[in-house]
Amino acid sequence: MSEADRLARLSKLLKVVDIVFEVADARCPFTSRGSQVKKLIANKRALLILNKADLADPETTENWVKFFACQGENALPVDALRGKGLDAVRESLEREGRALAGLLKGKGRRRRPLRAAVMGIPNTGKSSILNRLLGKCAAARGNRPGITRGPQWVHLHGAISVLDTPGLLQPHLKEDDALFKLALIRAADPESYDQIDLSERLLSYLSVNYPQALLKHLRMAEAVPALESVAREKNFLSANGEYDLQRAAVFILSSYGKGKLGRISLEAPADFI
Ligand SMILES: Nc1nc2c(ncn2[C@@H]2O[C@H](COP(=O)(O)OP(=O)(O)OP(=O)(O)O)[C@@H](O)[C@H]2O)c(=O)[nH]1
Ligand SMILES: [Mg+2]
Repeated sequence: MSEADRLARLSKLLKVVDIVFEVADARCPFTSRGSQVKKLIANKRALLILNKADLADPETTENWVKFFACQGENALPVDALRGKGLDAVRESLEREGRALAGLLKGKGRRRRPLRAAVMGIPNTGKSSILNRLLGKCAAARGNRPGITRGPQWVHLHGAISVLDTPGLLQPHLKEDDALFKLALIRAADPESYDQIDLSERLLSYLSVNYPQALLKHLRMAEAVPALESVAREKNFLSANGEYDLQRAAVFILSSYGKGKLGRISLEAPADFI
């Protein structure tokens, strides 16, 4: 199915949806709100979920919640791995369900389940949120983009159905800084980027914004090591006896992805004002 057909199919499905949960990554809530998703949900009731809040700097996430509130948007920080923050999502689903029931009753129409949808760019945790809400693994998930291949209805209980959707990433992304962040959060396939370049950019970002991260969490001897120092400290050697920078790069990137460098946000509201 072509990209255009996929979007047309989603757009058609969205017509019957009452509310959309737009899932962004709490580490970069601005950059991880895709323009395709925005366009598709422009006329829908929507609520913003800042998922993976466990990996983001809590103070920055708080600032993001205030930033979105100033723009009239309700943003809910969530940690779908541990189920934190999902009560607020459940409450809003139930509130929407009651509002729908009242509306249908007022029009003399038969009651029907509330239809919600989770949408967002790839790998933000849409399926994980659904599974958590459901209390079981109904939707496939995994730590790379493109796990959910097509839209899939999941019935939470009699009164609520939720549509899981594949991650949508606008093609031809050009902005270098955005690509750097999207590769780090694995919304864009990190394999298609130069891992050494990516990890060096991360190290340089850390040196400015979180200078203690490597000392504290990886027990590195230097606060701002070059990739070669990482390889030396970890004893990553290639076959010819040189330091294995590729392995050091993958190590730094995967440590970041797993939260092993601490809770690190990639952008703050002040960057966009
Ligand atoms: N640390 C952390 N990891 C999470 C959280 N939510 C999901 N993950 C992990 O993120 C990865 C992606 O989760 P999915 O639920 O498959 O994401 P998705 O948005 O459905 O991805 P696509 O269907 O590929 O677009 C998995 O490895 C999850 O375990 C979270 O709140 N915190
Ligand atoms: Mg999915």
